[in-house]
Amino acid sequence: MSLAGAHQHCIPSASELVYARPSLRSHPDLKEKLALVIPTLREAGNLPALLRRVREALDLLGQSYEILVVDDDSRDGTVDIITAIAREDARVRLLVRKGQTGLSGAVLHGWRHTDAAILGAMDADLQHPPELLPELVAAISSGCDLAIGSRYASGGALGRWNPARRLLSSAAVWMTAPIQKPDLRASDPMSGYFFVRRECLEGIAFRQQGFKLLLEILVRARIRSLKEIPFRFGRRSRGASKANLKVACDFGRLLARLYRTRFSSRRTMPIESFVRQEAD
Ligand SMILES: Nc1nc2c(ncn2[C@@H]2O[C@H](COP(=O)(O)OP(=O)(O)OP(=O)(O)O)[C@@H](O)[C@H]2O)c(=O)[nH]1
Ligand SMILES: [Mg+2]
Repeated sequence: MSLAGAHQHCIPSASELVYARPSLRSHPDLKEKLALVIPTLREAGNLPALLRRVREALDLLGQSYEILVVDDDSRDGTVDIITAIAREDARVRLLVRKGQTGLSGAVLHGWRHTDAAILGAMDADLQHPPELLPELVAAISSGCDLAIGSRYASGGALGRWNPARRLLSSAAVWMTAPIQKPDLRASDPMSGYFFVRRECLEGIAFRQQGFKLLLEILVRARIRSLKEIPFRFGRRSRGASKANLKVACDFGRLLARLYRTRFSSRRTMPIESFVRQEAD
């Protein structure tokens, strides 16, 4: 996919330059390790094709990487499928959580189990085209702190959503406008397809529950630049959606909390690791 139409905020401002990182960023040819987390809940039917396409896309980068499948005890054959692939390719790893659920927590769990400098997340149901991976990683390698696969950036599309889902999604995006940083707004803050520099997250405790980790990162992490790369949200062909009423309620709770954080006078920043378990 071409970069045309990509929503860019990558040119550092004078104040950003003060915080410009030394070492790796001044040597853009030095390739950093990346880790892609794929959270799964009963997605066995999607995994063989997904893993094949993801590995093909990441191999194009000539960069050290690992793929962490974080499964919440699906018991649908996921373990057998990923174990077989991992036997042939040590860059593929499986982490199974027992007695826990939550998409955000699963992604954070994967990130906690890697030492990679570039951290990513994508859905397992092939709605996020793996062929976009090189462009997302290239955005980070060229200096952005955050690269987002965006359905709302010019050139992106929601796919075949019904009008009600479109309306709800647009309303949800609209509600995030006041809490996003004014000079760093993403058009698709609810995307589950993104990469971020690890150093931007360190020291921040994120919620383990819920679906919308990117929104929390946009509001709370130390992001200085971002780039949105448009894509068309695909159709789920196998397995069932996990987006339900609980997810919507959880989004409401997250939003309320982020509004409080953004507009409260006491802006305390937890000092523990970004993956610390945080009570809701
Ligand atoms: N580990 C883990 N993964 C989850 C959990 N909930 C959802 N996922 C995964 O998160 C990804 C996104 O979930 P989806 O159900 O596809 O949500 P969605 O894309 O918003 O909804 P659809 O468009 O209906 O598919 C998929 O890979 C799911 O398997 C969870 O509690 N734990
Ligand atoms: Mg999906």
